Amino acid sequence: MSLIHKLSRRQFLTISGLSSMSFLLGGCGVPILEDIVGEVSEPLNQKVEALLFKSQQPVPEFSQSEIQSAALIVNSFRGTPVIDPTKYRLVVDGEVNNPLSLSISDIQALPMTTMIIRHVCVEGWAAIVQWGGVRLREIVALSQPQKNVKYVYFQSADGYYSSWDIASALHPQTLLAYQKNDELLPRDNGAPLRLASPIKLGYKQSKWITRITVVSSLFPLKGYWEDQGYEWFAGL
Ligand SMILES: Nc1nc2c(c(=O)[nH]1)N[C@H]1C(S)=C(S)[C@@H](COP(=O)(O)O)O[C@H]1N2
Ligand SMILES: [Mo]
Repeated sequence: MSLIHKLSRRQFLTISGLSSMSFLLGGCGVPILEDIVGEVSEPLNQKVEALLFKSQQPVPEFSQSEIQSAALIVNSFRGTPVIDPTKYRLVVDGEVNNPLSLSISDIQALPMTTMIIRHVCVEGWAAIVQWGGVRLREIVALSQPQKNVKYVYFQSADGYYSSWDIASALHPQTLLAYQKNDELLPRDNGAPLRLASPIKLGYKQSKWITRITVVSSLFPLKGYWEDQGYEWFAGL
């Protein structure tokens, strides 16, 4: 049902950067949901809380036989950046009570979700792809967002950046993916970590994500393509 219930105590403890671990453990040693959103932390905005803990409308998925394994065209504005996986960290910061710095193994210790969805690029192509990864909402919840957060920024190792509305970011089918079509995510497709979601156009699906910043208002810069006139919401 919710993020914390699905984490074993051991998995949970492997996540580095959780400064207030004792707050996150229930009386019996099992982390309980209330501990992450309850009295011990700043009260969450009711809207954010509702988004996090009520499932939003799921988009119907495709079947295994419909996967178009050759159809996903690599589309990168500046080529593929070199990332050392041993040094890689995903930073989660902004208006959060518990900023995070997660290694690849920290991220892979979280519950994995797979989905088969259509990727749609505005340049006129689409591909049905299976993605595997962690729900973005789980990572955002671990960071304990403060009240009034409304947007999420994504920074990438190639200099790409984008911003999303919080509701879309917390949608249960918005993943930080590290697998594509049942294999480790290829470098050209955004390894070690990229966005994948059936509710946004391709240019919102940032690859090579290094930093996630949760904020209450948008900065003047909204995204690499968005700042050149592409629609900001870009919903599907
Ligand atoms: N960091 C980064 N992310 C990016 C891009 C990019 O150039 N850099 N291109 C976007 C666009 S326009 C699309 S369609 C998809 C393409 O994903 P793919 O290369 O895995 O097919 O990545 C998106 N994410
Ligand atoms: Mo695209």
